[in-house]
Parts: sequence; C-alpha cells; structure tokens
Amino acid sequence: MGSGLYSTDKKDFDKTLDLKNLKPYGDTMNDGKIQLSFALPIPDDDKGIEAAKQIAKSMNLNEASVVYHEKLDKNFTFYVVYGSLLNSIDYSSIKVSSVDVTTMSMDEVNDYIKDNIGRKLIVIGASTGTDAHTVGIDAIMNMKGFAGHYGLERYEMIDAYNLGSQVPNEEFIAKAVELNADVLLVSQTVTQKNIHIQNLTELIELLEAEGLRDRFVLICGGPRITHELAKELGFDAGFGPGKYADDVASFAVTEMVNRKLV
Ligand code: B12
Repeated sequence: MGSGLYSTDKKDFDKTLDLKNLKPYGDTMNDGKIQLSFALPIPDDDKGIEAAKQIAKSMNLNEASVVYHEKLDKNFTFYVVYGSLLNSIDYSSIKVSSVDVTTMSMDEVNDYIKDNIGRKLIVIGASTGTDAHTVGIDAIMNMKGFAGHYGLERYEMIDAYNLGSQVPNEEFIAKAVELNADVLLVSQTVTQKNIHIQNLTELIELLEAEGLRDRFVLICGGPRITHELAKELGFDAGFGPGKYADDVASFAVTEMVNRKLV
C-alpha cells in the first residue's frame, strides 16, 4: 500500500488508524501483535520458558506467550514468542533515501545504451573481502537471473564479469582497471562486527588513493545494504532484497549518462 492510500482514503480505511502512533497489526487495528524468535543460552525447560517471557516483557511486549520452543543443544534453546507491543512509532515523520530512477526492462536498458552510450558497457562484480556468499551477486549477474529477472550476463549491451567471492579489494580494483570497467558491483552479506562497513570503506579509500573513484559507477548490495548506507559510505547507490538486475542496470546506465561517463 502506498502512502497515497493513507493520505487520501485513511478515514474510509479505518477510523482508528493513527499514523503518528503506528503499531503492528495482528487481527485488529492497533493491537500491536508481533511474533519474534530468539535463542537463549539456557536449557529447554519450564524455567527457560519463563525466562523467554520475561525477555519479551523487557522488550515491552504485553501478554507474551511462548508459542514454540526447541532444544538446540544441552544449554541452548530456541523460542518463538507472541505478544502485544506497547510501543508505537510516528510513521508520518519517516524519511527514507531511495534510488530515484525508474526501472527499465532488459530490452529498454539495451536500447537506452545503444541510443545514449553507443557501445557495450563493462560491468564487474564480486563478493569482496572475506565474504564467501555468492548467491546475491549471482542473482544480479547470472545469465539465468533470479526470481524472473534475467541477470546482466544476458544483456546484449553489457559485458558482465562475475569474479565470485572472497575477492580482495586490491584485486577487484586491478581487474576493474585491466578490463576498463564502467560499473563496479560489490556484494556484502556478512555484517557481523560491521565487517561490511570496514570492507566497503576500504574499497572507497583505495579507489580514492589511486585517483580512480570518479572513473566508475560504484554500486553495492546485500541483505543489509540500504541506499542510505551506500551513499554514506561513498557509493553511488545501494540495493537490498527485492532488487534485481533490471533495477541495477537502470540506475547504472542513467548514472553514466548523467555523469557524462560515456
Ligand atoms: C547460503 C548461505 C551461506 C552459504 C553461502 C554459499 C554461497 N555460495 O553463497 C555458506 C554455507 C557458505 C555460508 C557461510 C557463512 N554464512 Co551464510 N548464509 C546463507 C543464507 C542461508 C542464504 C544467503 C543467500 O544466499 N540469500 C539469497 C540471496 C539471493 O539474497 P541476497 O544475498 O540478499 O541478495 C539479494 C539482495 O540483497 C541483492 N544483492 C545482493 N548482493 C548484491 C550486490 C549488488 C551489487 C547489488 C546491486 C544487489 C545485491 O540482490 C539479491 C536479489 O534481490 C543466509 C541466511 C538467509 N536465509 O538469508 C546465511 C547468512 C547470510 N550467513 C551468515 C553467516 C554468519 C555465515 C558464516 C559467517 C557462518 C560461519 N560462522 O561460518 C559463513 C560466512 C563465511 C564467509 N567467509 O563469508 C549469517 C550472516 C549474519 C550477519 N548479519 O552477518 C546469515 C544471515 C545466517 C544467520 N542468520 O546467521 N552461508
């Protein structure tokens, strides 16, 4: 549902909906019902169930009940808890930064490149640093694509090079220079101890040190990457779950033309 529905039809939708005090919806408006899961480093017994309820209460969950619990190991238990959240948030004050480009289809991107750039684009991608996850970058680049969206390898006007995972930043940059790449795609999945921030920052610093930053369209992505974070770190755009090759290609070609990198 877009915000348009709320602003124009709010009263018809539900008279008790208050966007300044937004709460999760379970089965009635403002009931605050949520379900959450977590593990505790304790045995799976009655005392553990009570501990899980108290944890939920400490998170401001009212009438919490443990709807599922399972022993993970002798001293570790997994819980699913259901309850009513007492907190609310002000939805009307939320501002987000998102990629402001209309997504074109694969054919439209190819035509756009022919009309505005007049040559094939060179795109390289990798999971960099210590990150071993490849499924995200493959989803964007692989010929077969992902969720019904063909990957960049299938684009007639794009030469796509997928370097795989655990590619050191130095190697990634060297390959980008060797191939005379236009667009660099970096995937980061692991975010433990903010390793993704460290790694993405290192890439920017290396590019800047070599005077190469402005030569490329620089895009990162991954399950916990937002456009806002990407911009903060010095990338041109960031894409997370629910984004596909066509979103990325549309941004990249538009950015190239806007920045006169053609
Ligand atoms: C498969 C998997 C693995 C496989 C990876 C195999 C492979 N070849 O990729 C293996 C078993 C190797 C693995 C290892 C590890 N994993 Co793992 N793994 C997963 C799992 C189950 C699925 C990830 C996945 O493939 N998602 C599907 C893809 C399509 O989604 P996606 O990456 O979000 O991609 C989309 C977008 O984000 C975006 N996108 C992604 N990249 C890019 C890049 C660009 C440029 C753009 C534009 C867009 C984009 O486009 C995609 C399509 O929409 C997740 C849990 C989960 N269910 O998500 C854990 C998970 C990611 N793994 C995790 C962990 C901790 C690890 C290990 C550290 C475990 C360990 N202790 O050894 C190691 C990491 C080792 C390392 N050095 O990196 C954690 C990460 C937690 C965190 N916040 O850091 C998760 C979340 C599991 C968990 N709940 O704990 N893992």
